[in-house]
Amino acid sequence: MKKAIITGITGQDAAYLAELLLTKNYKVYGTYRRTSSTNFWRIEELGIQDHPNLHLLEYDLIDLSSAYRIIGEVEPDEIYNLAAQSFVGVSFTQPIATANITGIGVLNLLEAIRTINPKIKFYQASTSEMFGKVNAIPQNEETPFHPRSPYGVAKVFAHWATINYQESYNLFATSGILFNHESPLRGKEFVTRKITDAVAKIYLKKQDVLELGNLNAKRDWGYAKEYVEGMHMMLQAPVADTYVLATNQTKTVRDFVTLSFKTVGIDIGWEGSNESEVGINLKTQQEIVKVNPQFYRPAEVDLLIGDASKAKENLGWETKTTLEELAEMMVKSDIKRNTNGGSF
Ligand code: NDP
Ligand code: GDR
Repeated sequence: MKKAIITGITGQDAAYLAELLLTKNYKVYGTYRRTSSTNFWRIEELGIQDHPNLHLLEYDLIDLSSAYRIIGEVEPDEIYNLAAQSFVGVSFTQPIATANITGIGVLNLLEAIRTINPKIKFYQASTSEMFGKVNAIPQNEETPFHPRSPYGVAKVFAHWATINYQESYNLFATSGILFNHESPLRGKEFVTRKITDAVAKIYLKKQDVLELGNLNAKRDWGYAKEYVEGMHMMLQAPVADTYVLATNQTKTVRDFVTLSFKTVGIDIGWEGSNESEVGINLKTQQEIVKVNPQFYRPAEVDLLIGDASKAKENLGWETKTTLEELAEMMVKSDIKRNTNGGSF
């Protein structure tokens, strides 16, 4: 029976990956950091919290001693590092914490693997945010990085540390450069889930207006459950390598708002521009979307669109779910949660 450590089990991707590895008969060790209130709602929603092969371990990325402890105790075959301070917006207000967690935290793990057992396979959650201010469309494994946030900068450090440990010490250390991936388990601070939760509330007449920042940013959004399959495939490949996972489609935040309202039969029209832009319910003529500059970022990533042809060719990975299907799945799940009285 293979053993895998997945860091960040309270997060979106780790929950789906744990579910996947359990179906593949792994013993899964999911790590969480100590907080004053526990937040296992994602694994509970997937119904795996009491699975006999799922074990939960306390671990903080910035604590090197706990990296040694968990690796020594578990003796894993594979480690998937999915924990991070992952919210770009917060990285501007907490740049040093972000660098320590999202950057140095990865080095802690690599050092512990190198010294305890260099045969452990390692997956690092790299990101399209590393491309930042892009000068190539679409972006692939060869596209140069120009990060636009402290989060992106920390992820570039972690990405190169992973490659460096592979080249220097021959670790099986891989990086997946994943473009945005969403799901009903996405955190509400991220724009897609903020939108689908608001659409559900506006539909149910529990909210009047949705306030957003930059509506013009373009993202390549896929379905998270498919992306965690790619992570597993990367660690089963014959050699450690870097892979982009993406849909090769790009849409604006405005497009995603329009799509999401459409799933509940609300047609939206757009008026004004930039900070004064509003979205109008064409049937009632009510303003249901407004721009609030509070949600703008000091530096923005304007356009992301990924080319995942290397992953398709070498791993047989590709996306299946369309953005329309994803928006519908997320809105439906938020309607259900908001109807049942609570929404995480
Ligand atoms: P989430 O924000 O949902 O989850 C992040 C996880 O990291 C949470 O479990 C969080 O714990 C944990 N964490 C934060 N700080 C620490 C710390 N100091 N020590 C230990 N754990 C910590 O992220 P996703 O699941 O969306 O993303 C998974 C990974 O993939 C992240 O590294 C992210 O940066 C990266 N990524 C994500 C993409 C996406 O579109 N989703 C795209 C590309 C990369 P807590 O619940 O306590 O906060
Ligand atoms: P991103 O995701 O920064 O791409 O990082 P997010 O959903 O936060 O933002 C996407 C785009 O939407 C614009 N935007 C808003 N964003 C938020 N959160 N809230 C708003 O109100 C809002 N209005 C407009 C943003 O400016 C941005 O352009 C995500 C995270 O999962 C990272 O961890 C991951 O590495 C990348 O995706 C790939």
